[in-house]
Amino acid sequence: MQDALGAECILGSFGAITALPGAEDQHVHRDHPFLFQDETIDTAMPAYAINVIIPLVGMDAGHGTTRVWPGSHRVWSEDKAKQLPSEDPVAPVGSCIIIDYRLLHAGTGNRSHQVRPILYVAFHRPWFKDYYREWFTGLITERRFTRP
Ligand SMILES: O=C(O)CCC(=O)C(=O)O
Repeated sequence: MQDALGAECILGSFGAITALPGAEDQHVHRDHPFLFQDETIDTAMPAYAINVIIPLVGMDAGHGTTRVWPGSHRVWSEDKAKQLPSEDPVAPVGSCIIIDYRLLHAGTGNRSHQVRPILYVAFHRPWFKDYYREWFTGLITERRFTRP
């Protein structure tokens, strides 16, 4: 991780995501909007954050996996990036999938009768603060604690 993000990289966030049996394909997304909103800079710069996806059951065509579009972190237009060939990695327990925050990806549907939990662990360069994820997880927390 230090080779990719520098010796001062930090553990920025972690959490769990569960795809229930019957869950459909997730929307295709990047983990964060492009940082500088400048095509030249955002597609040329080295990684500023990396997500490590850790399967707690095997990720495959049955349970579903994290579909990735290799190279899409260097393509500004999401429509164009989606035209790149995608890959559905088979990731057994004990392995992990490592993706640049800019990479297009999407959890695929869970066609099995088992839940598919994954852990994610995000590492950052020390100057990056993931306000986007804080906003997102804040919404979940808020909803959980304000419901009657
Ligand atoms: O469920 C998955 O396989 C991936 C989920 C994910 O990457 C996300 O929610 O950002």
